[in-house]
Order: sequence, then structure tokens, then C-alpha cells
Amino acid sequence: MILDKSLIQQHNEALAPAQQKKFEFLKEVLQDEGHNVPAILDQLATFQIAIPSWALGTGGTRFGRFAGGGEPRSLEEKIEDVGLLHALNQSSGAISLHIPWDIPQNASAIKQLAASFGLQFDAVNSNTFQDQSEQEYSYKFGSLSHTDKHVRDQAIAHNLEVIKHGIDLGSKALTIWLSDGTDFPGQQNFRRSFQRTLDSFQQIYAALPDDWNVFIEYKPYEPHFYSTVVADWGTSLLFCQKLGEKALGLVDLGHHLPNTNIEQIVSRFLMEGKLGGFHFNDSKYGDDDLTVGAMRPFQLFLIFNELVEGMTSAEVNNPPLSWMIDASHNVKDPLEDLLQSVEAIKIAYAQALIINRKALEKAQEQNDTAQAQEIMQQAFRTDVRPLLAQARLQNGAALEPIPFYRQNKIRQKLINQRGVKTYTTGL
Ligand SMILES: [Mn+2]
Repeated sequence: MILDKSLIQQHNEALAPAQQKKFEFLKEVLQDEGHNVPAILDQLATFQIAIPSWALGTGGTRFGRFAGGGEPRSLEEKIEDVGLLHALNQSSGAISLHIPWDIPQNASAIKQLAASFGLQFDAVNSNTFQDQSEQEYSYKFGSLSHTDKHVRDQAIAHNLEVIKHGIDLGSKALTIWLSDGTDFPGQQNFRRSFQRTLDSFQQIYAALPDDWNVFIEYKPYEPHFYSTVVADWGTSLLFCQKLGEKALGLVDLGHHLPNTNIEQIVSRFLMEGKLGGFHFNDSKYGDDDLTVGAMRPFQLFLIFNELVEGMTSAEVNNPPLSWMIDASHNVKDPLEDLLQSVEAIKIAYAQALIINRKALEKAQEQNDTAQAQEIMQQAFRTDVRPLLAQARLQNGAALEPIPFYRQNKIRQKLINQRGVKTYTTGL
């Protein structure tokens, strides 16, 4: 479905006067605090977050799945949906594909289709956490870490194939989330499974084009419940350091044990120039994959504080980051959910941009704890949404994406086009 741009224009014209009032007020407040508002607007307007191809359908749990209708039936329709999101917010200009769920049959046609919506291909994702019907060896007891070389070779070959698909689409990175691990004490030798994995990673690393990166994503548990091979940021960093400069860590917000200080992990990765990207989502208990910012907006703000501080500090030399959403929703319209996630990410980013950094540094140097907290709270308590709306207006996106989506009955139109009982590939 291709959105008629004149509808967005009409929508914006009706809402512009009220927006202008809110924006002018906030602009004055921020300028009085010494901020360069046009520069902040530009940063927000150019910020792009990749949409995962697996989040466009309704997510399921191991107990059931309740599809909402009108889900994309093919890679082409997934790209159309991301194009729709991008037209609505002008901040979703990239898509992250998952192989083998989204193998492009005709890469140049797919690339052209994506370009027609202004989309690029972010990191491609390999999958050795499931067995595919045509594969010879099972991943039941692991893939890149498996005790049997045949299984490891098969998993390596899959990753090389994913890189090839990525090259055809103009992607520049491979994300490996390795689900390998054990469920019972004594099941495997930790050192040897690390070493086998390192050997597999090295073979994949050797196949990376010069301008590519590999992102090593970590996760402490699930699907395995005793140990995982890449359990935490330390293990991810260790692999990256052993592999070389093209290997970078990937932080998925849901892949930490409860109450982990994720912002400090971000700072450590940045300090080493080893942060590759992010999988944004939110959670209350584990890897809940809830809408970004739905549970812990303050944590998200603190993470963006470290990101903005690190990316603007002369002491930090980290490559540009890949920003991606990795969520899966069981009860919401996936497109509305993704609009909410992108908004939450940009709110946290905008709040981090308006932290009075000079004053914060001074407070830190003087051990003025209360003042440091005042500065952080001042930014976090500021309603920055008029800034985000202004950036959308500047970019020709919808001032209010979700009301626009609802008023124009977009889901109903997708159902009419694709049917009620459509199933998308993904989680
Ligand atoms: Mn992830």
C-alpha cells in the first residue's frame, strides 16, 4: 500500500497551528537554557531506526498466536509496511532482514522496491536457533559451538550465505545472535564450547567484505536455561577483541539479567570503540520484547545519555551505530506498536540531547551529587514531544502518526488487500 502524501499534508495543515504554539513555547525554554534548537531538530530529523522484518506481524508466545489481519505475506509486503511507517514518521528509513525467513528471490528488484520507499538495508540476521526442513544436521545441541564439526560447518555455511544476501541488498553488517547453550550442569565444557565458537566466528569473520561489520549479540538465558555461549557483554567483547576490528558488540535491551546497569555496559563498549548497535525493546521480567519505553523510560534515557556523551566525546572513537528495534507484540497492531517504539527512542534521544553537559561535568568533578541529579531530572522531566513533532513536520511526516493511521483506516485497507487470515514469517 502506497500512502497518498497529500493526506499527510491535509492532516498536518489542520494540526499545525496547535503544534506551532507548543513548539514555540518549548523552543523559548530550551533557548533560555542555552540550547541550539535548530541543531537539535536536525539531529532528530536525520535519526533513523531500522525496523526488523520479523516485527511486522503479530508476535506469538509458545502458547498461542492471535493474528490481527492484513499481515504482510511476502518480503515485498514487509518492505511496503516499513515504507508506510517511514512515510508516517520519516524515522524508519531502514529494514533489518532475517534469513531464512526473508530470502530475497530477486535481490535487485527488492533493492529497487526498498529504494522507492526511501529504505536502506540495515544488518542482516542469521538464524541457527531453528532447524530448517532442508538442512542435513540438527541444531538441537548447538550450531556454531556444536561438538560435531559437520554441524558447525553447516552453521558457518549458513552465515556465509546470509552475508551474500546482504551484499546483494547493500547491507553492511551481519548480526549473529547465537542461541547455543546448555540446559543442565555438566552438559558441556565451557572452555571448549567457547573455543569451538571462536573458531566458527573466525571463519565467518574471514568472509566479511572490507566495509562490513559483524555484530555479536549476547543473551544470558533462553532458549537454554543453564548456560549460553555468548552470555553477557564481557563474553561478547572477548569474542570481538579476539576476532578483530570488524567485530563489534550488540546490546539488546532485553538480554540482561534483572536490574543490570545497561547504561554502564554501553559506556564500557563505547570506551573500547566496540559498540556496533542496539536492539531496542522493553521488559519487566526477562526478554519480554515489549514496546520500547513502555516499562522503563528512565533507563532508556540513561542509556541515551551515555550514547550522546560517548558519541560527542573526543575521548571516544567508536564507529557509527546501527539502531534497530527488536520487539514482538502479541496484542497490538504491529504497525502502531512500531510507531510507538520509534517515538519512545526519539524521546529518549531528545532528552539526552538537552542535558546540560557542561554543568553535569562540573557537578561530577566537584562531587556535587544533588546537582548532578537535578541536571539529569531537568532533562528527563522535559516534555520534548513538540520537538519530535516539529522534526516530523520539517521532514514531511505526519504530525500525529497513530491518529493519522487510525483516521485513515490503514489496517482495514491492509486487511482488504491481503485478507484477514494472513500469516507472516517471523517469531
Ligand atoms: Mn535481539
